[in-house]
Amino acid sequence: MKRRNFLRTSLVGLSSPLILAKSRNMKINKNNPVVLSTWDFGLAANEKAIKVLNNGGGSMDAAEKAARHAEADPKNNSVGIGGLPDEKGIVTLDACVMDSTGNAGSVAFLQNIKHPVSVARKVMDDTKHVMLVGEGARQFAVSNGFKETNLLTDKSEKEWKKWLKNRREMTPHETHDTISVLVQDAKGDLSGACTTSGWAYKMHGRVGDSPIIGSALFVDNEVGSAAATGLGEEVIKTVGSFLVVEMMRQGYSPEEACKEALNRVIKLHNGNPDFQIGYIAMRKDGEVGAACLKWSFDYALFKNNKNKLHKIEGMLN
Ligand code: SD4
Repeated sequence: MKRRNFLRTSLVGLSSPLILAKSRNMKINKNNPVVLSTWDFGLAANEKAIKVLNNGGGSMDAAEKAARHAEADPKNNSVGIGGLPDEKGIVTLDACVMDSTGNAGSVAFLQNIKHPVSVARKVMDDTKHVMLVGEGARQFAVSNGFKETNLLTDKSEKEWKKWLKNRREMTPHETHDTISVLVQDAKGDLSGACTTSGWAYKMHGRVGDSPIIGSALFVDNEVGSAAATGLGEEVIKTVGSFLVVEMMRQGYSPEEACKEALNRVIKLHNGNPDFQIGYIAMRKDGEVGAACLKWSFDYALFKNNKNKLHKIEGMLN
């Protein structure tokens, strides 16, 4: 190993204990709940989380409630009922949750169940597993009292039939409405949830980043939490949300950490990715940040008792 590389490696090694000390000494934001979620419908979802928090609820209950709100909205064509189907006209859903104890649950390729986020919660709370998929996930949901529902609304069916005429490839940013929610409750504990119908007209069987712990969602109650929206394949390949949290552990601000995770994607695509990824991040001290690759990205933030929509521009604009 060249001396310069050796020094660089050793310095990284040396700095780790300092970095750890830094994250351990981080001030914990208490008695000032924070809710951060993706896209403009995050505002209404945040309100649901706030209600739970105002009633003394914890961050996991609040994040689940917020995600359920988006899932139940038939006008939202990327989450839950009303989500655009895959190429066969079948709505398949992905979701996950992660709580302040580091526990996690997830479902993927789930069909006919309106609230995948709650099935993911059930997997976390009541099984020894983290992830259930497809038919097994559906059976688990039904046996736990979830009702089966046709998730393909007339509107989504019409759009799918229109798409069938020329089968133009869509990308997730064209129907970008995955909801990822990060919550810090009054005790300072962090949890998150993510739920989606994924990439419109995807291959039957495709699973995106949204149910993958570490990709679309990661929570480390000592450091912070992060979540993603956008082209899931690229989020998975860079283990995005885990990376954002690890960058915060190393002292990056939430916004810098989101940008660093996106820099990896930009590099892999020779500086010119033609798709969207957006990250949101929350640090243990209540600081939040976000970044996106291109165009623009909205996130909804409840902090200091105000719930507001924020718009940011893409790093590559
Ligand atoms: C996916 N990440 O399935 C999701 C799509 C998404 O906004 O986030 N759309 O790849």
